[in-house]
Amino acid sequence: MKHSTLMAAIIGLSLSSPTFADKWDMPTPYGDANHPTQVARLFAEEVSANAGDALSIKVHSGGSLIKHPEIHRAVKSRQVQIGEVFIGRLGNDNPIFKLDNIPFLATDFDAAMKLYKASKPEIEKQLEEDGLKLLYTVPWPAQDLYSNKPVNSLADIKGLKMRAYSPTTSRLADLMGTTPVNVPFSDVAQAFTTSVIDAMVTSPSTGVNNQSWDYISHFTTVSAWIPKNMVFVNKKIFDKLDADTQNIVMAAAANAEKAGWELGRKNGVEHTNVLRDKGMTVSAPSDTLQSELRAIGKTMVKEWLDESGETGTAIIANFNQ
Ligand code: PCA
Repeated sequence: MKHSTLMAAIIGLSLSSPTFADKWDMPTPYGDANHPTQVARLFAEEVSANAGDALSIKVHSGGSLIKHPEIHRAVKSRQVQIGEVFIGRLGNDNPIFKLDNIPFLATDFDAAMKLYKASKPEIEKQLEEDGLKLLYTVPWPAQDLYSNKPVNSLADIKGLKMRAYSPTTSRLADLMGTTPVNVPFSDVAQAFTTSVIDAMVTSPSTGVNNQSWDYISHFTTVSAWIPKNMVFVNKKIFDKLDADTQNIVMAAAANAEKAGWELGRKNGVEHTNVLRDKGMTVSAPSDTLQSELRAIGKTMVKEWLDESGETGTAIIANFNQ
């Protein structure tokens, strides 16, 4: 092919095929069976459908592109444009991220939304300091207790190895008289079957997605807190989009947040029923256990207020209004 013909062919090709001005890679920590990743896919589809040639987003689920502990840094450093993390994991970066895992503060969805609204400006501020912009959050169902024996009081789990997934849950395990062991979601089943852990506090969804009935017998609905995942974008990258595309991203984020909060609520009920149907012993906490756990919650709120100072005091006052 003559040089001029080749050039014409290349130019023709580039004119006829859609050219995306921007392609974003979006790593998510949890796999496709988890509702936060399902919401991420809806979000990406909505943006890609509405932004035409201006922007498309590709979701990489389950840590397939970037592992969970690296996602925050990867978006900060613009290795990827956008990403999702479990908020509580960042607890050591700033106390505002610890608040997301404090037990017995906001234990139902209405209270969790109130706490989210009270804490959102500070979450946004901390993300902004890292050059990030918050797009949306997705809550998990309330966190319940998985164990291999009935737990009527903390004495029943004293000395057990308890899964932790954030600095705050490590502290909780300490205060419960158990030993915290860090285990990522993807290793939960193996950690139980190899006795690396004996108990965990997480949502019924996570039990369902790990088929917990194969290796755990008891599920106590302590409803301790409602943690969230958050999705953020690198701010410089977002700012480079034209105004219309920015609006499309923000509208899709608002829809994702709405869908995510609805799913968290719905899955809490449905997945508890699945655990029961699969043969796990599902029970409400005894009065003793409840009051022991509530006392730990009080201690942890106090510790958090000491750590977070005036900012934290203002958030809790706003939440209690
Ligand atoms: N599941 C995730 C986070 C909170 C939840 O319910 C997990 O256990 O890793």
